[in-house]
Amino acid sequence: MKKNLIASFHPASAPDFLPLEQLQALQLQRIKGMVQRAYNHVALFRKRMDNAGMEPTDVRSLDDVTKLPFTVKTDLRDTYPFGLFASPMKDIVRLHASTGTTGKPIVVAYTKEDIEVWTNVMVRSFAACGLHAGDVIQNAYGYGLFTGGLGAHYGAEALGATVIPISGGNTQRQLMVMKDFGSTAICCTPSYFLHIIEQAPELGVKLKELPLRVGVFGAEPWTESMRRRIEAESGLKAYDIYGLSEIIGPGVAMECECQAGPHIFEDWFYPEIIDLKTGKPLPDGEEGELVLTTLGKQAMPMIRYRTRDITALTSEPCECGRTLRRIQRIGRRSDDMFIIRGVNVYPSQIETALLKVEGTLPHYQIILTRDKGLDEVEVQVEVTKEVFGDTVGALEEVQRNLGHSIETLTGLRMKVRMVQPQTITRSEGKAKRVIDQRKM
Ligand code: DLL
Repeated sequence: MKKNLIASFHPASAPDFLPLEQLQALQLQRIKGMVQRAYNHVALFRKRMDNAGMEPTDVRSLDDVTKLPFTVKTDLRDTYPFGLFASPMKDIVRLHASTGTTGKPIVVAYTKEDIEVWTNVMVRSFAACGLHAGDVIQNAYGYGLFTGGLGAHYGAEALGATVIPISGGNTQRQLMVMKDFGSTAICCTPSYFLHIIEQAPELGVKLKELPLRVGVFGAEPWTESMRRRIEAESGLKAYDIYGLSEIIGPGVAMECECQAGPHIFEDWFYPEIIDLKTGKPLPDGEEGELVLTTLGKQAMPMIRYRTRDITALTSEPCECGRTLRRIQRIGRRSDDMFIIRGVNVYPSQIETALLKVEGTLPHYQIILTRDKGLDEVEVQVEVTKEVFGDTVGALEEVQRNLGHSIETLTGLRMKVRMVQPQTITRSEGKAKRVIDQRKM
């Protein structure tokens, strides 16, 4: 391990450094137990496996995992609210839910042991980015049914840090607390932190002069360019944390101090990458949909859950010495893609294009409309006060550069509308980047 990274070691992080054979033996042992548990206690899994002509004992090696049937988001909706629980209600100590864009939320459950696993991966997440006892962690993920708040809270407490359970929103208070309590770390969505950055000068707070040194950002896609902006403007180091309710919440994967993509906590979550169309497994390095199997979840085991998140796995060694594989930053989901004139576009491509252009602010929205059967897209982006107040020529130049940058990245000419700072609605949680008015 690199000398300057030893600080990020915590006793709970020992499994991060397991030799591959040991890790795989542990995974196999756990996966067998998980499949048996799911088969015994969850009707849907039993039916799926029966239909596939499989029994739990057919899983003899990790390669056999690819023979198991997938689980998808609609399975959680169809069995709403408690149909996938493998534990009796008396053993379930917590419920969380995630509200999708449509209809009923999906509900997830935890036993006491599940909370311990979750806490363990969150401790390891914080330790990986150099946090330790003595740090003051301002937890601005939403507390409540969303997994972000309580997930980070339990982990931060178990790490031995001081937690400020401020939850999301009330930016003025966030800044006051950050300054007066001496927060050394903040947890929130990257888009909400941008809002904090933006409000700081108005409230007379100089972020770079505060003890704040680490940001634990996730719950939504963000780009490398966004990371650079955040770091340059706030002086902290921004780390990417990944997770989803169906699997546990935050803490499925987390970046170490090398900032080279989140390491998956493979001793608790078994990852695969599959081809989006054929569902066939892809080798490390190839991009596809991330599929996860829980290795210890008692209340709600998940077998080969299709996350819809698009990424690639890498087994290239990381300088930190962790043997856990990493995922490439998740910039897109298979379901946030939109098709314009036959071309597939992801919001993250637009974000990258915008942030390349001087004079823009990292606040944008993509509006989809339909005119006489043709799909149209308009990108609205805030520009700095200076650009906005400058001559028409200057504004036109930024607009041209924006259009060009988008065309280079997507191959499409898009309508770009520059708006004044503070025009686009800010979110306290996940940002809404695409407004689809085609179905309205
Ligand atoms: O967002 C859990 C979480 C809380 C993760 C706090 C990180 C920090 P859900 O609300 O169920 O759970 O949403 C899960 O959010 O499938 C991804 O599409 C997206 N997502 C989460 N983390 C990242 C990330 C939480 N670091 C869905 N980068 C996932 C990109 C992310 N997308």
